[in-house]
Amino acid sequence: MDTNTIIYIIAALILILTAIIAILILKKRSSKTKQISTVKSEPESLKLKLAKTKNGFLGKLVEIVKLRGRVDEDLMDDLEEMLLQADVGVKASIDIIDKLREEIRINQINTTEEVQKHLEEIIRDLLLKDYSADEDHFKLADIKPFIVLFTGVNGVGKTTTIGKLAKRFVDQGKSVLLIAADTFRAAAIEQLAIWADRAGASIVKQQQGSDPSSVVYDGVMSAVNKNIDVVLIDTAGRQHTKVNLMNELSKIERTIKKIVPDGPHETILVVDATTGQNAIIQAKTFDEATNLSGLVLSKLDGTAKGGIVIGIKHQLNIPVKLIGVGEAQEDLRDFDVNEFVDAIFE
Ligand SMILES: Nc1nc2c(ncn2[C@@H]2O[C@H](COP(=O)(O)OP(=O)(O)OP(=O)(O)O)[C@@H](O)[C@H]2O)c(=O)[nH]1
Ligand SMILES: [Mg+2]
Repeated sequence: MDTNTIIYIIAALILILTAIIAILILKKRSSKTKQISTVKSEPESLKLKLAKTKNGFLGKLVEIVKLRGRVDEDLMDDLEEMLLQADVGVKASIDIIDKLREEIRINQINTTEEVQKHLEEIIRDLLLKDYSADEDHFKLADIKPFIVLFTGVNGVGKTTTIGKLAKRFVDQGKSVLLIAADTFRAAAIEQLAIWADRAGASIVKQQQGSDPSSVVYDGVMSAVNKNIDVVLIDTAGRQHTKVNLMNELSKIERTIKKIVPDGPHETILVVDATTGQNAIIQAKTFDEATNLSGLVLSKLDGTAKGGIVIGIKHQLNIPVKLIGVGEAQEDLRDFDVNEFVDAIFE
């Protein structure tokens, strides 16, 4: 081998080595960026999540006040229309505007800014009436297993809510068991299994088509035997008008009671905020069949009609305990009146 060949070989080796080092550095960098991009972003503020509803209230309010500029009956009509469009409901809207008229008269209000302030306070008071953050929030009692039954019409967000809640309780160090009692819809069991896996919860399931009460029996038995903290039961979506399906719910309740006589400890109806006033009819019918302890109002992020919260409070005696503000695991919030009113008016 002459000197030239040796030099060539050394140069080639140096080149190869440099290339390898460069590749390694690039790889390390790209894995770093990957790591950063998968880090969960801070949960968005409620204000951002409720931006559409805020536009329906504050946005419209500002528009109306600008347009009218005077405190008169036309202003009252526009405000009532605004409430109706935000799905507050006819009865609640009329009551709110009547109250506003009265306050304008008593306090001799003559600026639109003051009208705006009073309207906000009337809505806040209505929502705060008989409201107890302690009782109206979704809280686990000192009971083991704490059993929660989820009901609702098709596609409202029952399974998603269960997935989100499972994560919340697992994060609190609780053992959580999900029961796949939606044995009707194809892929429902698999969907719940994915949520269980994501949250680190366990699941009890049978094959599609089995009797929902039989899965519930197995699940609750297993929870008792394994000393599980929280049991979340997913049921099939059902139209509130179908009597046999509503009876099936009562059967599920009776099955739970056979094993845990004071269960279920919460019976939650999930309603879709985008369905408007029909949500109130659903709540009334489900309440007759199962005696609801609370509501979850889902999909509040996707609608300008968040005023349904006000309609529900005005017409029903069932607290909204949780709100769904997105499809992700962290998109479930406790419903807090002041936070909600601030988010849509400030
Ligand atoms: N934007 C938004 N989407 C939601 C929310 N909750 C649920 N969804 C979506 O709504 C769709 C239906 O959700 P599911 O959880 O499957 O509803 P379900 O009530 O279990 O449906 P069935 O079992 O078929 O009756 C899914 O695409 C969810 O991602 C929410 O709070 N916000
Ligand atoms: Mg489901």
